[in-house]
Amino acid sequence: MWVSCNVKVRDCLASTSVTLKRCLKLGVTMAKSKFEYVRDFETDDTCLPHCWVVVRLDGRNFHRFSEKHNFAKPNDIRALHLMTKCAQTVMEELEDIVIAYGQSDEYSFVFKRKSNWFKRRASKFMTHVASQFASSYVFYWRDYFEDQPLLYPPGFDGRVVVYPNNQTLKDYLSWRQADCHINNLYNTVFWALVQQSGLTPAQAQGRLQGTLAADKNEILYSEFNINYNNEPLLYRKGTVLIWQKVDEVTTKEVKLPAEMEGKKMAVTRTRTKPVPLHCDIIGDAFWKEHSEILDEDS
Ligand code: DGT
Ligand code: MG
Ligand code: MG
Repeated sequence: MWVSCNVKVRDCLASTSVTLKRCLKLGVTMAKSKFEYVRDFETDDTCLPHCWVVVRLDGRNFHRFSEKHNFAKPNDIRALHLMTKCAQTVMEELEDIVIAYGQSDEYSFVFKRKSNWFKRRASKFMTHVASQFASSYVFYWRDYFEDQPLLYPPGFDGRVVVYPNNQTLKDYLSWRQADCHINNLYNTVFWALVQQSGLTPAQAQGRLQGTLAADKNEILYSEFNINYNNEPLLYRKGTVLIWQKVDEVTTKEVKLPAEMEGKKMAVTRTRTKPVPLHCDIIGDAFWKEHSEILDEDS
């Protein structure tokens, strides 16, 4: 009896859910293995309901990675565009991401407050984002670094933080954009001193010690004729990805009428895509213009 029942159970498990339901109707009891108890060791990592869930990724030891792969200093446009391509892929492949923000070797992804993707399990959010991003980085590498082979597999760490309301979420994103500004201003002066004035990195560091933003702007302007405000927005503000309607033009072969057969025609389709913007997200203007992002029911 025990043997035949077990065989049925095994057959049920191996079959489709329809057969499984039939087996259950027939009254076959599902035996639990004695090992099942180890499930209880799994901890609950459900993100608090109705909060914004943010996953932030950061390149692992990109100081070394950027050196080994000859990234331009302080900003490598290929590397920044590749990061954004990976982030767009994450938004398209995964569910419920409403906005993403990236700079340097990091990207933050914000999931809808009401998202119930994978029952809001933090580990699922984080691992799916990190693995999709990392595989995309390798997959699309050649499209951005044509002459630079990928020398070793890059990695990204991830963390999940939940923010309880719109203000804390906006402050989080402001913090990342302020970080972008502070680092970029520093790096722009630092590399100008090294590359154009011939200072050693240690000398440049010493020169900048204790300087304020105004001092750095002044050095850039007076010594290098660089107006920091004219530096590319991509470098100064980072990249925001939001969903926007985009017209896509494709060519299609025309079937009918007969006299037009074989001819190609341009067809315009409207699609919603993650579109990159390089704008300020610290002030209110961005959030007013894109009020749907924080709208709880959107
Ligand atoms: P981690 O994150 O603790 O594993 O260590 P790192 O080395 O990734 O440190 P992190 O994330 O604080 O700093 C990012 C590094 O990546 C930094 O050393 C500069 C480098 N990096 C990022 N983007 C660029 C770029 O466009 N050009 C160059 N030259 N370096 C970049
Ligand atoms: Mg890093
Ligand atoms: Mg970083």
